[in-house]
Amino acid sequence: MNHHTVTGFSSVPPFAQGLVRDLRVRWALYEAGLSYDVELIDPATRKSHPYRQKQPFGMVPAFTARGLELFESGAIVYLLAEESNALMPAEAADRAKTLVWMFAALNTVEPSLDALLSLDLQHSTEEWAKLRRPAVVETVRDRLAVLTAQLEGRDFLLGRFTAADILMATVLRLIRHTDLVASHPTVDAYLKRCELRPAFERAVEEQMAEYANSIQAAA
Ligand SMILES: N[C@@H](CCC(=O)N[C@@H](CS)C(=O)NCC(=O)O)C(=O)O
Repeated sequence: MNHHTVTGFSSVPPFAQGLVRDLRVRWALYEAGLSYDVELIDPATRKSHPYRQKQPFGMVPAFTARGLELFESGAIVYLLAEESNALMPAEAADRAKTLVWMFAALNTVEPSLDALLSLDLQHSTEEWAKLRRPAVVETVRDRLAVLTAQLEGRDFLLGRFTAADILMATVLRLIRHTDLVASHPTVDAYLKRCELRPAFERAVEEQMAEYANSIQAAA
């Protein structure tokens, strides 16, 4: 029995596999050298009363740490980072910068990338989506240009790897169906650097294996 339990979905559509946000928590736990249990819920039951006790919005991830029930992937990753030098430096100014870039990933970069994912993979045949897309792509390009500047001369957002990179890399993966990251070579190299980390590889392989298992179990 581990001290940490991460809740994920037992199955998701192919376009979402490898993007579901419990990946952020699993990756952070592996970077911090912590083991955990996984609780898989059927997406059809996510809005049920019992699950909403854990995650009021009926989403994943939910997270249990030493009896504490938590939700919101960014908050969970930050709480883990507070206790692990592998995820956040000790010096106060660097801790503040880590928090700033975590919010930048979730609050400034994620909205337009998530919107593009939804337009392209869930609404592509709808007229309103076609009209909306160019403005969203323009915002995405702006965000990628700012990331290019921040990453100039740095391997990671703060120089060394931090929890902010877990959030930023998982956000960038949301538009893996486009060539927008590939057309920004500095950001592209950064994302590849993040995805080559053993903790990321382990987390994503584990998540994908669970989806594959659930398909086999249903067959
Ligand atoms: N802000 C939340 C968002 C969580 C979220 O969007 N989870 C998705 C899976 S990646 C979900 O559960 N979607 C199901 C739904 O929207 O009902 C977080 O970062 O934890």
